[in-house]
Amino acid sequence: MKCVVHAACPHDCPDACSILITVENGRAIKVQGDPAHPTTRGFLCAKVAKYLDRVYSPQRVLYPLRRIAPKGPFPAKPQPERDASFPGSDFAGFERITWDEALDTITGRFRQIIEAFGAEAILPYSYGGTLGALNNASMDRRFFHRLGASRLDRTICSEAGGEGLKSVVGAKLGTEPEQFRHSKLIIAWGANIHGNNVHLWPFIEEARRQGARLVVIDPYRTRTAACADWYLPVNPGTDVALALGLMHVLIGEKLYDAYFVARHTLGFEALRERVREYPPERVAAWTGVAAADIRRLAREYATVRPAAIRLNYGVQRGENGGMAARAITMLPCLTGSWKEIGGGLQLSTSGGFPINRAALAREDLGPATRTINMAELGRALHQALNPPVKALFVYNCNPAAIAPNHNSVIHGLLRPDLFTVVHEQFLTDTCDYADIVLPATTFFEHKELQTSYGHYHLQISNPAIAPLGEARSNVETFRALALRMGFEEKAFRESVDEMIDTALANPHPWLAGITRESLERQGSVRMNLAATASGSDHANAAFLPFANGFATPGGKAQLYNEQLVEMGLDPVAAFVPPVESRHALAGAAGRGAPEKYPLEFLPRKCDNFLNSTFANLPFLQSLEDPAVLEINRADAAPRAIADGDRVRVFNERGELQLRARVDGTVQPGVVAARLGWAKLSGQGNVNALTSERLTDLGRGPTFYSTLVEVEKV
Ligand SMILES: Nc1nc2c(c(=O)[nH]1)N[C@H]1C(S)=C(S)[C@@H](COP(=O)(O)OP(=O)(O)OC[C@H]3O[C@@H](n4cnc5c(=O)[nH]c(N)nc54)[C@H](O)[C@@H]3O)O[C@H]1N2
Ligand SMILES: Nc1nc2c(c(=O)[nH]1)N[C@H]1C(S)=C(S)[C@@H](COP(=O)(O)OP(=O)(O)OC[C@H]3O[C@@H](n4cnc5c(=O)[nH]c(N)nc54)[C@H](O)[C@@H]3O)O[C@H]1N2
Ligand code: SF4
Ligand SMILES: [Mo]
Repeated sequence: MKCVVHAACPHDCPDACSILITVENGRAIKVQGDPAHPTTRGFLCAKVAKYLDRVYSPQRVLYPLRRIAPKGPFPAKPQPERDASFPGSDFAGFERITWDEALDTITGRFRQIIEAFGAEAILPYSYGGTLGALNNASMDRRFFHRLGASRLDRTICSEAGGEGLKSVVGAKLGTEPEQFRHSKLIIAWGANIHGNNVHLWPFIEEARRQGARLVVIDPYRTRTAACADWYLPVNPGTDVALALGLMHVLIGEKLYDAYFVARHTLGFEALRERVREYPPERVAAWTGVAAADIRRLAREYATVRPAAIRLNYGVQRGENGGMAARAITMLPCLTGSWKEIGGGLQLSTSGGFPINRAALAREDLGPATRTINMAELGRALHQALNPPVKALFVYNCNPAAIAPNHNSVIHGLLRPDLFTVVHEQFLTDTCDYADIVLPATTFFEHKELQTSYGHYHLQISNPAIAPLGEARSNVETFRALALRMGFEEKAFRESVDEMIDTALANPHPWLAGITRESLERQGSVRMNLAATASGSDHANAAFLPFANGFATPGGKAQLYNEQLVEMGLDPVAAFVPPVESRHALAGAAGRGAPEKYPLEFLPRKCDNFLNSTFANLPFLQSLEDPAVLEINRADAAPRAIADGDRVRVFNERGELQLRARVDGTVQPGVVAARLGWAKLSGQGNVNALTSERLTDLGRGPTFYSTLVEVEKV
């Protein structure tokens, strides 16, 4: 018995690949990209191409587990001691329990905590393990809302940039990847396309075969930068200045589209005034990009048409990240390139899926409660909050690896009075601090509705195999918990198909004609973006994100935005150097020199892991070397550091020990290391160095505004 099942990759990646899984006698035997999909076109990244190794990994958590050792990392049992009949049994520090025992333990503790402290003492903590509409945010939200638990502000990834983008154009919409093939100039701005968004690359290649040029703006020489026609290394955290410098040239040399600006933007006069303060020479001193290059890039951007910007979230992981995304988003508003196929800008397409998320999450099931910012987890676990956080329920997330200020987070997770549950596929860093671990299905094992933040195709992901062991999906786990708590609302009995119907039953024109049945038939359907574009005066309007005007109240791009004033920010855009940035910058802002920690640290993602996911799999470990600190010769030499030396990277928050690589991937003053599972590298976690300081907009984390010093061990 052999069959092929259509699925969609739910990992936190803009591509949301369309996937075909071949199943024989109940076992998945092959995974491949679906060649029929218009964006992802039949190939997979290295991580998911070998996904069978992940699904059937001997490391999978397949049964509920209870802690029997003190909290903290526990040395894993050596291979020969593994009990093959119980794949979970090699997980020292835990014992296997039944689902009934696990559910009783959890609901029993929750009831005690609610009685003593109130339900707000319970904090759900989740992010991007799966972006499937149901398993990311449906039954879990219903459960915690009904419980009256604290809310979580999910800021860890994209809030700063999202807010910056929306402050100009009003919605998280952008150029469709398929349209990049029509571009003549492509700017990858803080966008590691080869590593993080690989399905855009073939469209860029297609454009280049027809003469397009690729410019990369990134402080790190990524694989994408290595392939570029023009690579511009930029100092971290200075993109606001660079964008304002480019606009200085565009406006000063009258290279902007005056008709588009007059008709489709607000606040141009204020912007014209503001950019006077950003002549290329001044901007060069901040950014490290030569004044001549700033002029040349502005001229090319305005005259080589159509020009598209692939902005990604790299620029907004610093203190002024919201303003950076805002300033960059203004560029196509000045040139009018939003109106051209192959023009515009993409940061995210997530706003293209108007599914009924409110009906999935059902806030109305419980009281309004306090909100805790996930980027301040360390603080939340230590602060004298009323009530204190007494229980943490982690799913879709590995905070012990990915949250900023790691040492503070770990200190909190070690609290003996904190009851921690983790729903997981693997024994992650966070599981080292769990009282109870619950086994989670992978996307091979559950049904899902899949949106995307990098294209406009909605998909159904079908289960290919039965859940392994006793694994349960997030939906079924929270359903079981709700029933065990005695919650009687119908919302907890809705089937997965009913929830998909609920999500699609939104009277929005982009969803017109899209039903569960049509998705099941076709697997993947492009959002009906033409529906609102029909009245537009542009040909091909269905392929332009803002064909009917911008998604702002007046339909115009807001080069001036009054709401920013209320937040204490500049209503146009202004470059405020990060507090944690090099002394050249700090000096310019008069903030004093950070002499003790003079190097800017980029704690980056791995090309072959996905945040911390995949970091435990041998076939991907063989492609990555996370225990490396990349450093420029100019910084290595005065510290007597040679290629291959062991180095200590440190600041007042923590330290890690890595092997130096002196190979030119970073410019002077910048060092870089990579995210993974802390317990595997044995040398610490890059987030031991990052802070809980928040971004200017969106209250996001500031991973890429981190100062460190490095010394030879
Ligand atoms: N292989 C792989 N793919 C992934 C992920 C992964 O971990 N691995 N993660 C996924 C997730 S969660 C996300 S959010 C997306 C996002 O993906 P991206 O937004 O692309 O995220 P980053 O890798 O953080 O940043 C992109 C680039 O920005 C650069 N950068 C850092 N600081 C600055 C700066 O100040 N200015 C400029 N111009 N550039 C800067 C970094 O060096 C990096 O090369 O990717 C997803 N895809
Ligand atoms: N230093 C540094 N820190 C960063 C970043 C960085 O670039 N540098 N990037 C930040 C960004 S952009 C993001 S988005 C966050 C990501 O932070 P997280 O969302 O925590 O991402 P992962 O580390 O990939 O962990 C996701 C976990 O979910 C599990 N999982 C997968 N599917 C399911 C499921 O169906 N159910 C359950 N219960 N679990 C599942 C996976 O096994 C995995 O362990 O990290 C942030 N942290
Ligand atoms: S991680 Fe991204 S590129 Fe890889 S299969 Fe999933 S969606 Fe596609
Ligand atoms: Mo992310």
